[in-house]
Amino acid sequence: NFHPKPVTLTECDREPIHHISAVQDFGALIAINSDWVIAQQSANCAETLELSALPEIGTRLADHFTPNAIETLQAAVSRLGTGDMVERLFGLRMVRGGKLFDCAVHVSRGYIVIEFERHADADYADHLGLIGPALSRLEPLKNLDSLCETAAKVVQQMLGYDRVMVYRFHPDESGEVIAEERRDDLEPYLGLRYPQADIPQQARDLFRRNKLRIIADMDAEPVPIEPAPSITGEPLDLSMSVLRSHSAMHVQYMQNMGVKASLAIAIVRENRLWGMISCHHYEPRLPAYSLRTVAETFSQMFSMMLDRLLIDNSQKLRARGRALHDQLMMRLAGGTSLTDSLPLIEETLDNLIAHDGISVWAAGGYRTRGAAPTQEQFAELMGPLGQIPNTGILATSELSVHVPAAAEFGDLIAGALILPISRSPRDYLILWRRPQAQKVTWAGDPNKAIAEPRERLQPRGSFAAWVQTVKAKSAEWSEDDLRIAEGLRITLLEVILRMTDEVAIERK
Ligand code: BLA
Repeated sequence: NFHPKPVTLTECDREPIHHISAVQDFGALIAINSDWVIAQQSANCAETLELSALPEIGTRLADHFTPNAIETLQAAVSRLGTGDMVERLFGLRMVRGGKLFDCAVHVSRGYIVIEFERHADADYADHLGLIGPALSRLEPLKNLDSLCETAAKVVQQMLGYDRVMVYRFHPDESGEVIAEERRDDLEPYLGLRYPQADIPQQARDLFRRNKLRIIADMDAEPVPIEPAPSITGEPLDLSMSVLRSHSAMHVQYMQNMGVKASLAIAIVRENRLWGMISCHHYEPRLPAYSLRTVAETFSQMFSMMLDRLLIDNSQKLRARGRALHDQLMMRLAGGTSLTDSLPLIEETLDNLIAHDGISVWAAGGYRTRGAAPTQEQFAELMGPLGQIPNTGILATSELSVHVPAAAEFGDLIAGALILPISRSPRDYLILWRRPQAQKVTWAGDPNKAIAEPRERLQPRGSFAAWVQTVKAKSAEWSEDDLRIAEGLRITLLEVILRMTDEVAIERK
């Protein structure tokens, strides 16, 4: 697998968003040490809990909270395992005679962090009832598009945002809106691509761990956490916080898009960000914590169904790969040489991996079908191609980036899937793809996000669709293409081994 990925750390990637020392104003935060003594708190604690004064730093939490609240919180803390765990408590009365709160409790570098927001008494139980029917709607779906479209619909109905998108990351970490449910009067974002820089690296890492991020009101003033930094000199690590205030950069970005409230849920597959469900609202919006929890659970189930579907698909593909293997073995058993078998190989591959041409270089002979370089042109590539590791395949939509000599026939061929099928001297099977004028519809000119040297990187101001035509590139090879190619390579290696064995036996 071969994806050239520019590794450029920008100022955006370095912003310490987990050390922001502020929360959003729809809740409050108290951090206590292991003795349950208050170490830090958000400035709105008294107001949120309806206390006459802010609890003093250094006092025991039990001096302010009811014994029952303390007991419930202690039980929650004891349930926390290691790793990024957060316990939730719904409808807890924290101070005597006070209102009910929904709480999130987690441990952050030795501190117990308690976050709380007002409990939505009335419809709390109804939220639970949403999950079963929502999952039933996903259950029968057998393809990726309908799964994602239905997920967008369900989340829109569940949370009521103006726009709900399923967004999928590409191998280059740009992303694309692949499903959308929106208010009728809004312009569609479906199909738009967003550059990698819109979600900096540390935000991706954090998003993968803390899967639901909400901004209830882009215009609200962040509430500071005091004292910041704490006695240790470090700001409180808010990585797993629910209320963490957002980077001003990101808020600016959302405001540029016209969005007043957002909610994003990460879709994680094999420990990597596969995509997200992104919700935009054009007014401030705060779904109850219980409802957010239901949406998060739904998304986790959606991720699992997606995973199952993708595994199913690749199993089907593997079965076809095996069929191809058997077919080839049978036909090649007659002893036809690899170069003479090219029509047969091409025929079997035809509906498995889309391609415009094919070449075989084996035992000093060169054969082609369809769009392929001439033997002289191919000879120029041999040196550089020899550097591909023996165990690997080179898949590229732009061969000339890896092998400059390929530019010579760039008008005819742009992409190549190269399978080394022996040790040295190397034999190869290559599938070729023609260049295509690829259209990528970016949400705004992505180059505007690239900073001048030393200038601070700014979020883009315009999201007007910007169509870029990428020349000299073929369609990208998919994961499935690579998987089949890998199977084919192993089959061919086997065939070649057997043939050399037979030759050796005949010679004896
Ligand atoms: C965070 N940017 C994010 C997140 C998303 C996006 C989903 C994380 C989730 C969240 O906190 O909401 C981007 N949201 C999108 C995109 C769509 C969407 C692409 O709905 C498409 C539909 N952003 C920039 C630039 C910078 C930047 C140039 O464009 C850097 C200066 C920063 N984005 C940025 C930061 C965060 C972020 C710092 C983390 C915000 C935080 O958690 O504090």
